[in-house]
Amino acid sequence: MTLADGRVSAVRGDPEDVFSHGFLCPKGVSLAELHDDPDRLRAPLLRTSSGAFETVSWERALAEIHARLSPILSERGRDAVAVYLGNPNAHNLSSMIYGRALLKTLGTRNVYSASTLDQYPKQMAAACMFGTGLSVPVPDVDRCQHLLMLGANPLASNGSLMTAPDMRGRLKALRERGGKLVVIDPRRSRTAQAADEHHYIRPGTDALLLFAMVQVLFAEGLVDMGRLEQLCHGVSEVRELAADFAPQAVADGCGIAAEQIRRLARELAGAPRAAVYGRIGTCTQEFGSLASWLVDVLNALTGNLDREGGAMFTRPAAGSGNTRGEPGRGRGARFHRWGSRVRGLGEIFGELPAACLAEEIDTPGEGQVRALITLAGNPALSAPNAGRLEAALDGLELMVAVDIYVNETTRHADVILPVPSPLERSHYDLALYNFAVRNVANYTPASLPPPAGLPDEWETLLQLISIAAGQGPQDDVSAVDDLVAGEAARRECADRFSAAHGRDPAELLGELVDASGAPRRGPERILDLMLRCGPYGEGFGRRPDGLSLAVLEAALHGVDLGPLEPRLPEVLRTASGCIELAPEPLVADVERLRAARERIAGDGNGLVLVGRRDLRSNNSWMHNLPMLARGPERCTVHVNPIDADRLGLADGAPALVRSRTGEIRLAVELTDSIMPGVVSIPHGWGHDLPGTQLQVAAERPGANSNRLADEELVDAPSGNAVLNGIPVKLTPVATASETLATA
Ligand SMILES: Nc1nc2c(c(=O)[nH]1)N[C@H]1C(S)=C(S)[C@@H](COP(=O)(O)OP(=O)(O)OC[C@H]3O[C@@H](n4cnc5c(=O)[nH]c(N)nc54)[C@H](O)[C@@H]3O)O[C@H]1N2
Ligand SMILES: Nc1nc2c(c(=O)[nH]1)N[C@H]1C(S)=C(S)[C@@H](COP(=O)(O)OP(=O)(O)OC[C@H]3O[C@@H](n4cnc5c(=O)[nH]c(N)nc54)[C@H](O)[C@@H]3O)O[C@H]1N2
Ligand SMILES: [Mo]
Repeated sequence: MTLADGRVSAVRGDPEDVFSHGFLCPKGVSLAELHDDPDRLRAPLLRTSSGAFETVSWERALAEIHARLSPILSERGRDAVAVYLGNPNAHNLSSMIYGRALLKTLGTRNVYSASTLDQYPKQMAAACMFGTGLSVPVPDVDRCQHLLMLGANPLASNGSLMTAPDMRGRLKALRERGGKLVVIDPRRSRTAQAADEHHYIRPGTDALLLFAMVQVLFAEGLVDMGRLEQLCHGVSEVRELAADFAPQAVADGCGIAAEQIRRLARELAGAPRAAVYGRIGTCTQEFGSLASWLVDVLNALTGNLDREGGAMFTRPAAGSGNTRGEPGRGRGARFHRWGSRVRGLGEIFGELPAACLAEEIDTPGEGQVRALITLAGNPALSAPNAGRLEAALDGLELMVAVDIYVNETTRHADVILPVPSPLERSHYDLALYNFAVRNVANYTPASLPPPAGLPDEWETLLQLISIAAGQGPQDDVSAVDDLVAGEAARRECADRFSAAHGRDPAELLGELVDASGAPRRGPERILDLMLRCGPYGEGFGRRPDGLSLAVLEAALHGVDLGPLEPRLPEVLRTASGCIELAPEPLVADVERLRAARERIAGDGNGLVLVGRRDLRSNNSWMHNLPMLARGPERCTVHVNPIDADRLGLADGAPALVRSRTGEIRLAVELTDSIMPGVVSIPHGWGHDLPGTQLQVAAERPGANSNRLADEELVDAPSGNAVLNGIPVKLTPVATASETLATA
């Protein structure tokens, strides 16, 4: 950051950074614009009786929340209050550390997040196979020689559950060292264009393709598990399950020829170091959990799991369930401990599927959600059947948003509590380091001083914790913070595998001081505790050269902890101490796939919708920054010319796209980079709603694709929303209005 007169005048990459080596994403560059955005909120807003927002003091805003939330909690029960956590929480030290404490204090089962619109199928499969939801193998992209990628477009997204700056450079290096990149995607994405080979796949059929590849490995004697063999349970069960899914039995469904499927399997097995990687396209679909599971089944059967250049487990410096407790064994994962009230969808990682949120609000009865707290979330644009959800939000008795904008979601709120900009707060990437392609740790202090009159996000979360606990707002949140930190220290001291085991929690906390000897507070205190007790930590004196926050503070460019290293069996936290290759919750879902096979193969005539991402967009919320908003219109519907001809659609002309749940209007973009029978619309658009305050975004609002996504379609095991492969109909707008006129 270049600072001039207290302002950030330039943002550029740090060439000496141990991980990025100076690479910076356009969205990083735009942080200065985000900081200066006149629409970004700097004071709390309260809805007045006239329905308009009024700027109020923090005392007033918090008192209002206390006065209105407390009776709902005490009279209607804890479950009457729902929470929705959005994606930016995963990139936010404050919420990573205090979010959980808020949920615990609220004690509600109605916890929703963007994770059931995203990666829970992957985390569920990982938890079943390896014992924790964070034990997701990541491709060792810098050393692999063959990368089979499904439903991911890292050249736009920069990679997800595969954390690394400059994915373009890394994939280029893979090919330059003679490696091969194969992409499976219903679109010829930017990544597909940069690959050695690309296959279109019918949306939602990855599990069929992957099962067929498994079948080929067994049928052709290509299974070669090496040292994994004695660590895996269920290999023969997998073989039996796959027998039904030979290439010729799935080819019609996937739209990939049987001979090609055999070749894909042979090349994967034949490569010296290979990894299979699946992301959004394989998760947010009808068979997301099965597809995610089969990705790692393939990695295991080819001996590539946990080996250099294969799919490996990161060893993050803090915050992972697979670096705590007894190495090699644990409680395993438990799911569906409770169900959602209306549809009975199962609990997952302590949450309920976001696809249920609208019905839990709009369906009357015992346990109905009457209040909602959104933390950095925009479900009105992100969750399926946005039309129903928006209507539901209007029916709430109380809605509180912790957010930086008045947008499509927060315009429904009664109180909006803003937070400082990213430049005004410190950061350590507790979440995404879990999936990094190298072991690294980097702490960034705030670039700018705290803004006057705007509490840090963790302080606001502590206020909400205090209100949820019935204590009301605090003049000073220190005492609440001490409670949260004390709890973290107690947990550490009680863990018999922790470096702090047996120590006195109060004494431990006393040692958490900064370089000047002053006691740490807030997220820094708890992060320091986590780092010291983590796998590289100094262990409160046990390993004097180990990590602590002070070490990271002194390392301006980050600390490189080395390339990924094999971690089996120590990484496992399954009850058996083995890899569960055929876990029951996933095996139980195979029947659903088998039953769907005929239907999928016969579905050829209709159109299905998939999404896409753009380098200059970030889900629903960076569209108000002029630097990113420039350039060609991003929110268009991609249509293959073959389909356009059949439907009478012209390039650039408006079309009406309809599904069971709604309809939107947007411009057609003809392209042969999409599979015939498939259309694509990016999510996160539709910024033309009344009451929002997003001046730049409103100039080119686009349309909300999640009006089309059907909340009734979920991946059964995880409850994850199906956001790809949605049946839709397209008509030219002129025809549609004529039809309306004659009707
Ligand atoms: N059709 C379709 N739908 C999708 C997807 C798809 O591919 N297709 N992708 C899904 C995925 S992967 C995701 S992750 C979700 C995202 O879904 P959400 O998390 O619901 O949406 P975001 O667009 O990330 O919204 C972020 C919100 O946080 C606010 N915000 C930004 N920074 C901060 C901050 O520092 N603090 C606070 N308190 N607020 C902040 C923004 O103003 C915005 O309101 O969308 C999902 N929806
Ligand atoms: N620039 C930018 N970067 C981002 C984001 C952003 O909004 N913008 N969002 C961030 C977030 S929250 C996430 S979760 C990650 C996501 O990171 P990625 O998973 O890389 O996300 P996408 O770019 O949406 O790529 C998904 C691909 O799946 C394809 N697809 C759709 N359906 C299917 C299917 O059934 N099978 C197969 N095989 N493919 C299918 C789509 O055509 C698309 O190319 O990106 C992160 N990075
Ligand atoms: Mo995401």
